[in-house]
Amino acid sequence: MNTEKSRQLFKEAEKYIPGGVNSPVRAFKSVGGNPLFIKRALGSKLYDVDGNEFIDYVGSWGPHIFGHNPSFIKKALSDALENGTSFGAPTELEVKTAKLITELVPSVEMIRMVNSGTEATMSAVRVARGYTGKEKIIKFEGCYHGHADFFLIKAGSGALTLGVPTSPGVTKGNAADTLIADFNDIDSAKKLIHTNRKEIAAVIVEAIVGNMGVVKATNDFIRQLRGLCDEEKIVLIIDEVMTGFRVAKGGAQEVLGVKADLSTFGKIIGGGLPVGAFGGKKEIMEMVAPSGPVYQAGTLSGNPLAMSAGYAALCYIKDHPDLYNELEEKSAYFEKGIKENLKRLNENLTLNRVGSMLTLFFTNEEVKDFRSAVKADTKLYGQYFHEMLKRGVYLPPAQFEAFFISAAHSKEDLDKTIEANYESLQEISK
Ligand code: KE4
Repeated sequence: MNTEKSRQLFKEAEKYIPGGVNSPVRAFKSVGGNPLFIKRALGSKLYDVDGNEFIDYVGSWGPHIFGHNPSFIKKALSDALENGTSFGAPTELEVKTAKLITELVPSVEMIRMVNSGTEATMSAVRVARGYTGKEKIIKFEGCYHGHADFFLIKAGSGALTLGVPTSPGVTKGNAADTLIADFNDIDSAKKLIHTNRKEIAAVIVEAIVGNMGVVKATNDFIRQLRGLCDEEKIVLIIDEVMTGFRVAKGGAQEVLGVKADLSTFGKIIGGGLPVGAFGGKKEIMEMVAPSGPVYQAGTLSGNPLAMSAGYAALCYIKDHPDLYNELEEKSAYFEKGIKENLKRLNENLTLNRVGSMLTLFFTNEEVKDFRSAVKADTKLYGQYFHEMLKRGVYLPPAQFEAFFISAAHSKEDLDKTIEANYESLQEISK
């Protein structure tokens, strides 16, 4: 496969951009080799600058549930463009978008738009602290909530992939207020809550984790966590930046039958443009300036251009309830094909899937928490990644991420990927 132009561009990029990328996980660091520079994308396909075509399972890390550049989002964007890009003043579209999200996600009574998942989660924590008057937060090892200082302690995703789950530059003060529990281990959360009684403002959790690879909370864990937060007057923040409108219309909360006090969103709600949001109980959200004293702001928050793509995406979801059955059918078909390969090859790898997000872990143990996830062989995953790339399949360049299947993935795409998976596993086991 010719990747000469990507190689040259990467060399150039490294002169001006740290690591040659604007987000670390794109750099292929953990899988080796140079990142591919993408020229365009449509539906389930990516096309790089050397003219190679790939079936894409990254989907820009989650936003493209309909596939790349769907016509209805393109049209919404071009219509919006006629009227301008950003006014720094309220628009009708923001009201309609906020109203629609409160209709789609039962636990969200009010919502504030921001420009990224990180802005959403860091703002949600600040509101929880302002609302409760308490300072500490609990997060779970291996969960990733963006790059705000107080989250970069034993974080997942790129931080885990690069082996810096606790980042330099995070102050001791910040770290002291972030307590770390073990995902799917309610006793570890209970212990922290009881030893820091009356000091914990919020628990923030990916109820269905994507950032240590896909790991779903057990019903018991999430139910008990909800109960503990109720008893101790702790704000439960469920981080749905990845799972929101991905695993179900109502996100992980719908799948697990739990209600958050605050939820955070990103990715899909932007339809491919930079949008994040945090929302939840009215009594908490009314603490947010200017209705309350907790300050939060953003020049481009809710801007008409990004909102037009996000609103089009959310309307599509509302008007096509069969979207999730379709995605479930495709994803279950894909999972079956991969598992048949593993059987034929007598390979005992672990595939975790929730809806259209899944991870193939290079370990033969069940992956149900951080400890079991990190047993995966990242070197082997790297070899697998490149074998799949050679066969025209673009996977996340990191073991601790999720593959995403979109509505645009055809049966032919899935069959081709299943075949490539068989050949790639055969190749790396030689
Ligand atoms: P952003 O600030 O990257 O928009 O969102 C941060 C974030 C928050 N919460 C969850 C559950 C997330 O998954 C993310 C971001 N996800 C990663 C992929 N695992 C983004 C990819 C990247 O860092 O480039």
